[in-house]
Amino acid sequence: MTQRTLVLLKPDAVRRKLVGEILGRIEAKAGWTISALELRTLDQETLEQHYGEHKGKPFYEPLVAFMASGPVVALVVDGERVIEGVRQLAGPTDPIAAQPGSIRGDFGTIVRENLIHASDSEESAIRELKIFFPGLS
Ligand code: 3AN
Repeated sequence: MTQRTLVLLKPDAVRRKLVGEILGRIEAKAGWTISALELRTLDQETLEQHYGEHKGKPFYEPLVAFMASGPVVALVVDGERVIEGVRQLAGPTDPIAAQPGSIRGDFGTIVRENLIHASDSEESAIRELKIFFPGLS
């Protein structure tokens, strides 16, 4: 089942120069293709659209501030079961709970700065792709 997902390498990943390492893990998966990629600093409006479901939660404001604190790498990945697959590569939200071998498990320690975002369902992917790559067909 070919799918498309939205991935963000968060400002901590860019600052720590882990972009190549993380992209390498995505590229290494057979048959997956990076079909769009951009380094960009996210504005408040984009972040509000993206993280709207978390508005009002105690971690929302610091999360948005962190996500605007430097450039992210936004990318679109296409391939076999790529939505579930990138989530597996990333590991769970808490990097200490994440298995070593996963991106968060190998490189993260705190929940907010957990290196990578990946759409969690087909519906989220469609919604998020429209926010970040509205021109993509
Ligand atoms: P995931 O990215 O694993 O799908 P979400 O969508 O529940 O996680 O949360 C979005 C982002 O919000 C996380 N990647 C993390 O940076 C931050 N976050 C989530 N829960 C917390 C929390 N309890 N404390 C601080 N930051 C959080």
